[in-house]
Amino acid sequence: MTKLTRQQLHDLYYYLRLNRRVDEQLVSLYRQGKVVGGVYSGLGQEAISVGSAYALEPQDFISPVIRNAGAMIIRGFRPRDLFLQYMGRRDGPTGGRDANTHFGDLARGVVAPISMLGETVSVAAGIALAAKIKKEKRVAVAYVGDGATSTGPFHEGMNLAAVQKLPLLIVGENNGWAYSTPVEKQMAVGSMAERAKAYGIRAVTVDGNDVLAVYQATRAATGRMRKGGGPEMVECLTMRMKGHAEHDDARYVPPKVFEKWRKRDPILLFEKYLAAKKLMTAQQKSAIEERIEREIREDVAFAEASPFPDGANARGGVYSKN
Ligand SMILES: Cc1ncc(C[n+]2csc(CCOP(=O)(O)OP(=O)(O)O)c2C)c(N)n1
Ligand SMILES: [Mg+2]
Repeated sequence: MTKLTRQQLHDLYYYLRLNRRVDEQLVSLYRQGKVVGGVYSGLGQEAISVGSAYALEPQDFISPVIRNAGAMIIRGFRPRDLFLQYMGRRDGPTGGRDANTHFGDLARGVVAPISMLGETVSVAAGIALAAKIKKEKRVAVAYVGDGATSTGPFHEGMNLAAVQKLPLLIVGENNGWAYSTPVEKQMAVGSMAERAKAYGIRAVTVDGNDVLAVYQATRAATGRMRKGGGPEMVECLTMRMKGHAEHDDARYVPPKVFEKWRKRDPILLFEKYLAAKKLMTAQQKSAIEERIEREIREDVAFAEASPFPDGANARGGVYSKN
C-alpha cells in the first residue's frame, strides 16, 4: 500500500469536488441553452477518474471516455477548457470545432476521448506497445465502460495486450448500465474482471466509489506493470447517477437503485473517512471549497467572454501539416 500524505489526501478531495462542480456547472450552462450538443455527466463516478489518474506518473498516457473529466483535469486541463469546449468557443481546446469531450493533448498524456466504444483499449494497447518497443517506463490507461466490453475493438485490444504482455491498465467502469441496457443484459459472465481473466489478464474488482481503493489498486497494478508484469484490469463498481446524458431522464432505472447508491456518494464517503481519521479540519475543507468556487466562477466568466470561432476558418485544422 502506498501511504498518502495529508496534502495528497487533500488533493484527492479537491479533485473530487472540482470534478463534481465542473459537472454541475456544465448542466447549468446546458439548461441556459449555452452548450452546443449534449452533456455527459460523471456524477457519482468521480472517485474512479480521480483515484486512478492521481496514481499515475507524468510520463503515462490515458485514453479516457465521456465520464472521465476528472482524469483529464488531473492531467492538467482546467475547468475553463471544458466550459469553452462544451460551448463551442474559439479559445477552447479544439477552437470550437467539436463539442463536449473530444479533445486531448499528447504533451499531457491525454488521448482525446474516442466515441467509438471499446477503441480506448485498442488505442491504449498501441501506446503501450510503443512504450515496450522503445523501452520507456510508461504505462497506458484505457477507460472502458461495461457496455464497451461487448465491442470488437475491446476484445482485439485485450488480446493483443495479453499476448504481448503490454503495460496496459484497463480501468473498467462498471456502472450497471449502458444507455438503458442493464449490465446483466450486457454479459453472461458476472463481471468485467471475469472477461479480462479470460484473456489471461490479471484483474481485481474494487469499490469504485472509494477513491482510496481505486488509487491503491491502480498504484499496485501500475507498479507491477512498470517491472514488466503485463496488462491488468481494475474493475470499479459504481453507479451512473443520471441518465446517459442530460436529455435522458433514466426512467428505466428503478428509483430504489438510485436511493441505495446516493448513500454511497463518493464525496460523502471520503468526507466521512477524512473526518473519522481527523485528516482535514473544517477550515481546510472550507478553504478547498472556496478555492473551487473561485476557479469555477473565473473560468465560466472566461469561457462566456470567448467568442464563437470565425466561420472563415472552418476548414482550418482539418489536415495535419506533417
Ligand atoms: C461502437 C459503438 N456502439 C454504440 C455507441 C453508442 N453509445 C454511446 S455510449 C453508449 C453506452 C455506453 O455504455 P458503457 O460502455 O457502459 O459506458 P457508460 O455510458 O455507462 O459510462 C452507447 C451504446 C457508440 N458510441 N459506439
Ligand atoms: Mg456503463
